[in-house]
Parts: sequence; C-alpha cells; structure tokens
Amino acid sequence: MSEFKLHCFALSGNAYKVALFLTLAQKPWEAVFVDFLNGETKTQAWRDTVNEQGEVPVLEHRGQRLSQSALILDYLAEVTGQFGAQTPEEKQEIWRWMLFDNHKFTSYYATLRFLYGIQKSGETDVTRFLRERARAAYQVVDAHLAKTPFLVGERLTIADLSLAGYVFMPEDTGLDMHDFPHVQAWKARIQILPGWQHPYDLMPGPTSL
Ligand SMILES: N[C@@H](CCC(=O)N[C@@H](CS)C(=O)NCC(=O)O)C(=O)O
Repeated sequence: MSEFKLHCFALSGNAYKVALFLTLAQKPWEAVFVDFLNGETKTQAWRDTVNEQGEVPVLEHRGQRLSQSALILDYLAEVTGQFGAQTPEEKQEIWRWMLFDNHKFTSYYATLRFLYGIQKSGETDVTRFLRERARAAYQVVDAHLAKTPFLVGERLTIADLSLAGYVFMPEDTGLDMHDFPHVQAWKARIQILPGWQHPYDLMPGPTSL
C-alpha cells in the first residue's frame, strides 16, 4: 500500500500539480479515482467523507486528509524535503506565485478550458471574458519567466508545480501559446525533468466528455 493516496481524475490540472510533485519526488502514490464528470464531488456523501469544500485534489497521508493544492504542495515540500523554500525570502516568493496561480493563472484558464475546450460551449461573453483574464495572467507569468528559468530562481519549486497544473492540457482554449514564448521555454524545462509525465498518463479516468 502506498504512503500517499491522491483523490484525482485525469482532467484535473489541480490534481496534476500534486501528482506531478509525487512523481518527480519519486514518492510512490496511489490514485483514488473521483467521478467528477458524473457529479461525485457534489454528493453529500463525498463531501461528508472526503472534502466538505467539494473540490479535488485531496491527499491522504498519515491519517490526515488535505485539500487545496497549494497547501498540499507546501505540506509535501515539508515532509519530503523536496521542491520547497530554502530561505524566508524564497518562501515569500513561492507563496506570492502560488496565490497568483490560485486566484488568476490557473483559475481563469481552467474555467475557460472546461467551458470552451471540454464542454464545447462555443464563443460566449463568458468565454471571451475568461480568455482575456487568462491572457493577462499568462502575460504576467511570461514577463516574469523572461528573467528567470523557474518561477523562483534556478530550480524547480512548488511554485512551478502549482502553475504547471494546466499548461500541458491539450484542449483548445482559443489562446495562442506562441504569444507566451517564455512560458513555452519553461514548460520545456519541466518536461525534461527525470520522471515527468503528462497529466493524462498520470491520473485515471476519461479525458473528454
Ligand atoms: N483552489 C483549489 C481549486 C480546486 C478545484 O477547483 N478543483 C476542481 C477540479 S480541477 C473541482 O473540484 N471543482 C469543483 C467545483 O468547483 O465545484 C485547489 O487548488 O485545490
């Protein structure tokens, strides 16, 4: 039995942040499939037993059940000694980017991807709004990555793993990734790390509706 159990599903970039941490850290982990597309996270039973916030990912470890990807990444950095901050200044920078990720970079992009790329909503005022918000967030990250190989300095940290949640997802969002060359170069740096795997290879479940 693996030490780490991750409640996840293939389409979830938020879960991928954690799955990729465990994989790159070479920590054996077990996937617990969540049937998100059929409404499992909306059921009272799931909320009562897994996560009252109704969100994936959830990590089980040493009798604890943790949710919120940024908190899980921080916890994993602490217990494994990998990909975490080495100075108080790095800790501030890591949290600054993880909060930006949760509020803007992942959240607008993931919502756009779900509506436009997975549900095939077509173009609506909502998708246009989300795309412009996502584009603005990508521009911020692209400008930052023009100055540094990883979000916080010269090595991969949990800040990179947080922002990497959705960047490898293949669905069309109507954004042209060639507009973000430094994000592209950063993705390539992550992809060549030993053990890297695509989200759809790492987590169980369907990859389309
Ligand atoms: N801030 C959360 C976001 C998690 C999240 O939105 N997860 C999605 C799946 S990728 C979810 O479970 N959404 C359910 C919902 O919004 O009702 C995190 O980083 O863990």
